[in-house]
Amino acid sequence: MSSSSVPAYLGDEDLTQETRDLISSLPKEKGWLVSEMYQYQGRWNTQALLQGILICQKRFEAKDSDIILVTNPKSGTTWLKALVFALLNRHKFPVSSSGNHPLLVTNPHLLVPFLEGVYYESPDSDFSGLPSPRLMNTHISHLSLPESVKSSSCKIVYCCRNPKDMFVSLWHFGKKLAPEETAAYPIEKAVEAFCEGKFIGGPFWDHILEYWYASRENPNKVLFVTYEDLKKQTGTEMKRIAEFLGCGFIEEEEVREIVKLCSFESLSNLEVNRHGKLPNGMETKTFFRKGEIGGWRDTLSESLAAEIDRTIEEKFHGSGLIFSS
Ligand code: PAP
Repeated sequence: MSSSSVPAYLGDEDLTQETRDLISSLPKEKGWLVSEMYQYQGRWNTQALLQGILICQKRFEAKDSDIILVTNPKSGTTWLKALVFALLNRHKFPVSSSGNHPLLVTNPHLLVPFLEGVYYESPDSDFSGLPSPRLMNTHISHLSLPESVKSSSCKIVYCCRNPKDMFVSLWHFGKKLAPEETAAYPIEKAVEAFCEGKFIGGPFWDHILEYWYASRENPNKVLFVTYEDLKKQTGTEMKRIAEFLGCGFIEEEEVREIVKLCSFESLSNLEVNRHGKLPNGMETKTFFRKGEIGGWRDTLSESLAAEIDRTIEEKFHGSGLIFSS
């Protein structure tokens, strides 16, 4: 990885000997954005994220009261973090008293820690300093979740996005972070790799389907929401999330205020999200692009969209999961 703007967790530095040993036995591929991706427990990851996942699997001890937000990359992570943070903290930080809400001055990624990213950067992290209920996020697949997440009564909110929009969002994100690497990689090749599942975090269908089935088997443990439903009826979906998390009664006015505060228009225009940086050097504005449903249309040709559609049809057929676009 040559570009300095690429976050460390996509890189390959600072690997422990244990990770190096494991990696040497794993299938590897050259991937978009990264020189090498490794397949671990069915998913393709960068070396750094893989190390973060391994440490998380080993060290993370979930508490029954924990709340874990799970997404495929570019499927609504930032938005979900903002909504659930505002919801859980609505008494401590009333949105109506505006002016001093943490979301007005802090990017959502700093308010809700990214488990494998934090473990990669600081392997000794223990998350014990987080207020209860602890709110965290991860991109880890259901299969690879730390044992304690599965065995405890902690709650998982999973947000899924139409794969075409997810791919396009990721594509533009990569272009901003590493323009040279992306320019040397045609979008046709990226779509092909995405549809083969050999993409950072892929296969995307396994990730979505594992949580989809988990939510059906254990609806008290896993709540499945979609970016598209959040966009079309944010308040209704937020109330569904609140009920699932046992947040108690929420005034309609409060719901409206949280929805407004966390909207794309509101968050993306804040100084902290226009000119801020995360500690790993990433510019906060890279998490805000268009925030639309169906935005893939201005990036994907008809044939590339059809290629992803064929993959969706093949992989999700019979699951009962239908993507709106
Ligand atoms: P991450 O997984 O790397 O954290 P994530 O937040 O899931 O990224 O993805 C960013 C996408 O969410 C962007 O989509 P786009 O590229 O199609 O525009 C971004 O614009 C969108 N997004 C960020 N915040 C919001 C929001 N408040 N409302 C709606 N969409 C949002």
